[in-house]
Amino acid sequence: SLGNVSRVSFRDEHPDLGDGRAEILAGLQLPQKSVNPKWFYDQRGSELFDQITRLPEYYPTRTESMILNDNRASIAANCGDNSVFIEPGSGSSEKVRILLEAVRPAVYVPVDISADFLHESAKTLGDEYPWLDIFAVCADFNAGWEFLSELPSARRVVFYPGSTIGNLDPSLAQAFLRTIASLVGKDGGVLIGVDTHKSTERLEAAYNDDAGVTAQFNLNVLRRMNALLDADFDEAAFRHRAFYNEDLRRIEMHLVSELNQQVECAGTIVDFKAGETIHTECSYKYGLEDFASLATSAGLEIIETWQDEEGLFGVHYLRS
Ligand code: AVJ
Repeated sequence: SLGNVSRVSFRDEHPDLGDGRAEILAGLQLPQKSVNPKWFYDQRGSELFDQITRLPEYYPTRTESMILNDNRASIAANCGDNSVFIEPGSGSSEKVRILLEAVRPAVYVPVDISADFLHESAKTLGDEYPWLDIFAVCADFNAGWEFLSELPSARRVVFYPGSTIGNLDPSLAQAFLRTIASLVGKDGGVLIGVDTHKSTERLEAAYNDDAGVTAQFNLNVLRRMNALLDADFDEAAFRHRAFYNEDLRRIEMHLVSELNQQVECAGTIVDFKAGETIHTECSYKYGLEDFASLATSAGLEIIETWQDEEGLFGVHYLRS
């Protein structure tokens, strides 16, 4: 019978990340060399990130999951049922499972740039939740949201867990929230997970784990650049460095050149002085007031915030 087969549909917008060559090379030619953290996530990078989420020092993932789990009912009360529940960058759709039974959306819309992975994840989710309609969209949500016109016209809630917004500089984070706000409209909402500003010691431990997984994750971007740029970065000639920039309230990750060296990238020579770095990631942290003013600047208001007892992490429900 078809009765317990969930309706899973799939739409491919054929997102074009570009081949990265020009973009990455331009970043390596800036006074402060830098590379966008989106390049971390090839197969190996995604596996390493997955390991990071289970490290004892890396509290965000397990803390957020606990917050979602402990507050399912009141989160659901805010989101309302029968919504179009949209998750940009859904990956394996792991966290939404915590909420689905409570939130009972009319349709769940996972959006991800990795087509095969999205397809598999959506099918698996559909098997686990036969009552759920799933409309999986392969798209770069930074490039546009045209696919929304295909969706049923119900209240929209955007689910953005994981403190992914922390990767964006505040002005870009503001612009992103503004886009989301206009997308969900006046009666929609945003459920977003944000890592909290806290002691430097605690934060730095989370990005300098004893097992060295975060170091491997960071160094993996050199392999990625070797593949994308026909470059000859030597992993042994760089080391991982992560520190909390207290003034800017962000973790900065860098790759530090161990020596004076020249690296050929896409036919161009890039010079490194010993100690010079490639800035690979920012991870902004927000106090409650910090995030409230970011939300306000994007035309949104915090309706409710859920936190763990230690206040390590926050989940916020926002509305226009
Ligand atoms: C996926 C961006 C939320 O900033 O904590 C983890 C990425 N980098 N360890 C974060 C990350 C190093 C992570 N985000």
